[in-house]
Amino acid sequence: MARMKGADLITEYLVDNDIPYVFGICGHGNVGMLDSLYAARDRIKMISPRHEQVAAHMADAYFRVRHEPVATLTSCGPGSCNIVMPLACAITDSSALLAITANVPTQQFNRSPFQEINKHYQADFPNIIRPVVKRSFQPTRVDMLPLALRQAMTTMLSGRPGPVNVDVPFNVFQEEDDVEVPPKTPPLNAQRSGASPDEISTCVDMILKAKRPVIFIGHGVTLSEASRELTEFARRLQIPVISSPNGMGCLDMSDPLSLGFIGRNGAYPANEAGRHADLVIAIGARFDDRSASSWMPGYSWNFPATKLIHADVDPQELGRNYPPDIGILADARTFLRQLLAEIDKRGAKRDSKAWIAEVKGWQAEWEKFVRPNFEVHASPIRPERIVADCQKVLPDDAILACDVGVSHNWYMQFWKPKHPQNMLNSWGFSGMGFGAAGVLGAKLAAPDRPCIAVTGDGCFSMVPHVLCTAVEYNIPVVWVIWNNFGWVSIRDIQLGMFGGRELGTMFHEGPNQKPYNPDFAAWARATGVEALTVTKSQDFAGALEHAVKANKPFLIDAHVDAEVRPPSTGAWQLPPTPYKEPVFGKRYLPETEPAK
Ligand SMILES: Cc1ncc(C[n+]2csc(CCOP(=O)(O)OP(=O)(O)O)c2C)c(N)n1
Ligand SMILES: [Mg+2]
Repeated sequence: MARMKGADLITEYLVDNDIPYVFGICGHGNVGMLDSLYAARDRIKMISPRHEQVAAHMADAYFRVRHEPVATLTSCGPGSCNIVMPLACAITDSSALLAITANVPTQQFNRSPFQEINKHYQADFPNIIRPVVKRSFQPTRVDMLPLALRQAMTTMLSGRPGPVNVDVPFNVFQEEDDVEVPPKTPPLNAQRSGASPDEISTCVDMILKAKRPVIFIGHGVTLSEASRELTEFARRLQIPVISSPNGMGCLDMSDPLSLGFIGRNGAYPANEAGRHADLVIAIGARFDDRSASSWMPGYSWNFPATKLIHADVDPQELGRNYPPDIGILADARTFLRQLLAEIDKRGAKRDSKAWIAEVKGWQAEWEKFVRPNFEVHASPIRPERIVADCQKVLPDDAILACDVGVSHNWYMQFWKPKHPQNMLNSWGFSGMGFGAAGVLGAKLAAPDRPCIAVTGDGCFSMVPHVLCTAVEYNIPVVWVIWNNFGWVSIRDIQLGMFGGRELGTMFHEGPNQKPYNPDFAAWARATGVEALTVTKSQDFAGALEHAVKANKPFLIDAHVDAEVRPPSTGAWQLPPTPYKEPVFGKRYLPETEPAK
């Protein structure tokens, strides 16, 4: 036991848990914590962006790259309210961060002091944050901190990871008590759950019997660090792999077995394989509306005619949308290792020639359809060209932080990461600013690798102050602004649904309603960030190469054609409006159930 201030106990616990950074913003509520971080500044670094949203996106991205958490620190009231959206992004994508929020002094609870929310309950921030964290803790005395911190950290990293909140009243940072720093918390994946021997045997029977099996992977495979096992399993049994965005790269996307993303903006071979499969082995993946063509049979999947093995660490995901033929509550890596061991034991082999030949046919058709546009030069630049040039210029270990909007659709369809954790996507919640802000956290997590944000003009305009943070802390990242002069992804939905009427989805200026945007390059230069404007496709690759080599904060404002849309290969429906048939490929419904 030692006599310690609450804030010092928190700091010591963070340091003991190898947390190198606190991303946060000051306020009167957290000055006690800041003072403690000052005393420990050679052991833990405070980085202070210009908006709390950015702090939490940075922490989220840091975790996605390293699988190790950092903390955020925000003040009471409005500062902490600003992290609700990024926490929603983190929890819907199973990303972890420790959100330390400040609150009013316990002595003033329920008196309506400055910045207290108390309509229903005193110091009620935990109820604001509750839906977007795995758990919120509110220790109201210093001697309650050790248990709260230990439980928070364990909750965050065990099972399906996700953000947690420790809400600390002003006085608890500064009051002293006789306390002990809790023991270090086990890291992510310290405990792994597995399937029973009977379950594994049934799964392998199903896999060996299947004629057209596919594997569908999600963030769960990335988080459990099962890339090696997945690759071995897919290659040994010659089973194609479809990936949701945060699973991309677990199987090298240049491997012929890697079919890419599925759903409306998926790759054609992935949708064709998904709807023709007789068995889907889903591992650490969700069947959300965008990857399942809004669950309409025949566009992406054909359950229940297709058999389903569904493995996940979260029981809530098993059977959420499609009841599995066998649901396996297990960690992805353990499950894959168990399958491999059973295959070894049986000396099992599959004859997949016919199925693989069919898949190759779809890959060739798709390639023939899309390839020509990747080579076209134009001004404004064709979207495919930006994706192709990024692929050409960026090294294999580059990290791409994708933002939200049309650009993301293009990257989901065509970006080919070779390794996991190299393509960061706000998939579950799609929070604008995730890419532009997250790239700063990604760079801190991987200082020796190029980190590039691809962000829309709309997304970037929501968090332009990321430029200042990059300069203040010398974080050499590159922002590629996909500048199409509007919220074009939404404009396209509006035009499609309402017969061409546009309101509030494009940026205009003056009496003639000319397309408007700020001069992003000048904006960057005003903050001390180097920048280039690129309006012709011929200039983009060189600009990107230059920006990456410069090894300093750099912005490229790329003017991209707003009238070229990604080809749909599945469908997406927002009831009650009708959906559109795929542009490339068509719905397939099996006439008979596959042989049992
Ligand atoms: C914080 C937030 N606000 C609104 C939305 C809804 N939304 C999704 S995409 C989008 C437009 C994005 O515009 P931009 O970044 O320019 O990308 P574009 O679609 O034009 O490529 C909007 C407003 C959102 N996802 N997140
Ligand atoms: Mg835009």
